[in-house]
Amino acid sequence: IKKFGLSVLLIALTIATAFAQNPIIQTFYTADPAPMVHNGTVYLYTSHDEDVTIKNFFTMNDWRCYSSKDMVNWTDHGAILSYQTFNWSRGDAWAGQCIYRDGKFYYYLPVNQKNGGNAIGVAVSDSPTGNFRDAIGKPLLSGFGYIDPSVFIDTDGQAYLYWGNPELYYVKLNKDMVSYDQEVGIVKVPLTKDGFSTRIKGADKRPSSYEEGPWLFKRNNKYYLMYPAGGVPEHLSYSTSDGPTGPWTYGGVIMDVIKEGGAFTNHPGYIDFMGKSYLFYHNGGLAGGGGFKRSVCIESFDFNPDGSIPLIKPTKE
Ligand code: FUB
Repeated sequence: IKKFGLSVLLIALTIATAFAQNPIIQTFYTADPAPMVHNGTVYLYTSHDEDVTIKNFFTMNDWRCYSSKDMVNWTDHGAILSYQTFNWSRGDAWAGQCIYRDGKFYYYLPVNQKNGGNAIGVAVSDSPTGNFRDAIGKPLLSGFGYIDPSVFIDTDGQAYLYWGNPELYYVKLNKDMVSYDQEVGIVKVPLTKDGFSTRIKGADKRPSSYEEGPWLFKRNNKYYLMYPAGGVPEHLSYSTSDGPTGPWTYGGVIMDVIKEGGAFTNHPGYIDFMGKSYLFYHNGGLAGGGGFKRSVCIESFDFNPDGSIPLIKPTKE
């Protein structure tokens, strides 16, 4: 019995260790992590790079969900919705984010429309793992570069949706979470050189190098906007503000370009969970991985005493 107990313990430890390694998901190529803490559980929403790269570009049809109560062991909830959830979409299931409000989960997702062009849809569900359905039967927003929505609800209850590549936009969402304040409308954020990363590769003439993938959060009354920057390949940077809509002040690089694995994009997500801060990102680190076969990774980190974010090194642990 002693021997049996020891083997069980060894197997359990092996599984726990294996699941805590980066990339944390070893069974699918996953990208664009969007973590959400709800009722003591971390829900990790990801996009999904198809295992076969068909057109040497992003081949992405559905979104997956994983959950964990300890950041070590993860439960796979499978593909919880696809671009076909939006009957007006023809594909390109890129980076989204899910949030809870008043008993429902709202999942903001970028896709391409059947009649062409980028759009952001919103799906709604009673449970964090589905069933998600199209909340309004049409795009919430549509326009060139309308990708990578990031949703945030402030302590006063006002919700914001940021998105965009290469421009950055936001709207103030109404309380129903499926419409937005038409008086404020769609606001284009000035991507100034003082406000955003200026590390630019190549001949890009923009004043700053914000690229895409914004992630907005609040900590100790300071608002943080994380984002990939710098063109190809991307690094992760952040900016801060005293309010949710700026003006933004450049904060620094969070994660340098990841050389190993060949992923030229990166994409930040952030949570505080059980007293620790976590950066979620992706790389090309899984066997056979690369720019179109990416994998979600996690690093825990400590904010500096002044609230700034340190440079975080990608690890395999
Ligand atoms: O996954 C497709 C696109 O690549 C995302 O929308 C971007 O953020 C980048 O990660």
